[in-house]
Amino acid sequence: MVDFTLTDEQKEIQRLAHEFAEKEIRPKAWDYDRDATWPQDIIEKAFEVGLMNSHIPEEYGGPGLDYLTGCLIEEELGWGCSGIGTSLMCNGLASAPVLIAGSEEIKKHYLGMLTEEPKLASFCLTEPDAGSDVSSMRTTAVKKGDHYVINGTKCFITNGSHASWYTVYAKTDKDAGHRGISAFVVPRDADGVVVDKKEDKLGQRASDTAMISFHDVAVPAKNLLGEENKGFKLAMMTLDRTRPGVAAMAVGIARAAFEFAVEYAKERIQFGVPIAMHQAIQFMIADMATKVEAARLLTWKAASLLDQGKRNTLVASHAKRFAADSAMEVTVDAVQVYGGYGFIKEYPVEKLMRDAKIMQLYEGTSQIQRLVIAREVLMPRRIEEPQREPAAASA
Ligand code: COS
Repeated sequence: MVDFTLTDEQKEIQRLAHEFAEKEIRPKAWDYDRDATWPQDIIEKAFEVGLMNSHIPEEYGGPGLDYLTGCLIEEELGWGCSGIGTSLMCNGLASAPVLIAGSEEIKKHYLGMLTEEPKLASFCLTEPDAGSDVSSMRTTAVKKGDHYVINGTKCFITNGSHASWYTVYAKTDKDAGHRGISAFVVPRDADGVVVDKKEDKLGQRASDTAMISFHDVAVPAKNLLGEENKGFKLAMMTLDRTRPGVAAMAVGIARAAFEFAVEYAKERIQFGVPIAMHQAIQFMIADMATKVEAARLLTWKAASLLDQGKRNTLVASHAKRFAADSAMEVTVDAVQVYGGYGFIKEYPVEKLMRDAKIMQLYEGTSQIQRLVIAREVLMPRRIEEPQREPAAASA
């Protein structure tokens, strides 16, 4: 039986996240977007009420919520403001590889940092010349005694300027392609870590996106996550876990745009009636509603598979692709429903349209999601494979 009913606990967390988005995020969202204000005050409040680090298990100080519940939170925060929501949720991306492959010592130390105080961590995979093509990365990690020495530059790093530690992917075998990549936890205060540049963005302007470079950064060998040269799979497994959350954030943006469009369509009078009475507008509203609903269902399925311990690669890409593209389409349509006013910053929907664009880009573009989907569909054997976890590093 397929049951879409949420548990009482899930409903309560959803209500808490919605209330937070309505009272703490929405009143500041448009100002923070305009001024590209870092939402430190909101991060501290979200931490206090328990809306951050939802995925970190209780033994490391987190609430240990399941993936579906995490998605409920992400949808509400995305509804409030996806720029601020991304700042609040990014610890999930940085800490997933630690949870999958870190030693007990590393988990306790680095996950504990995030749950004890409102601290942040970032995921450093992308490079200026290695975006979709992860295995072409140039950052290197060379083993010297009981340390690795890391050199390279990572770009588009969410929360990069404010992170206390980074999950960094680097080549440990330059000639081995994707089989020569390893992942490390790098503390921000390690010598040689430099925040180079904060990006000025089209959308999600309240979130921080930075370029980080590593100059002869020595990290202890115990900071290696999992086995040497198994970092590529670790990155892919991480993205399988986090893409449902990105999809949920996209659903939140789409839902916000849909709600604004419905409200405006009922108020705006043209040809003597509210524009909601015109079939041209009704069809747009109907399509928006369907896209929000369908994107949410895919998102919940992708998260539920994870909660059941099943491989979710295919559905995570379905969800991320469809929700991101839907958010883009729905926000463009919301601007259209507002007509000329939609193009004016005084009205709420142009921000949502700008914010939606990144959903089609980060954590794998919509084209990369299609590539993953095509491979999973055309090579069905892979769908049946159990989720493969790299062996955890010893403490
Ligand atoms: N889980 C576990 N293992 C996986 C996997 C997954 N979801 N996806 C791929 N792998 C494994 C493959 O099985 C293969 O294993 P072998 O070494 O045993 O052969 C290996 O990883 C390489 O896979 P593949 O051949 O598919 O790698 P490609 O170089 O073709 O890259 C894509 C695949 C394009 C899908 C990958 O590079 C990708 O996701 N790119 C986008 C990156 C991204 O999202 N960046 C955003 C950064 S975060 S903002």
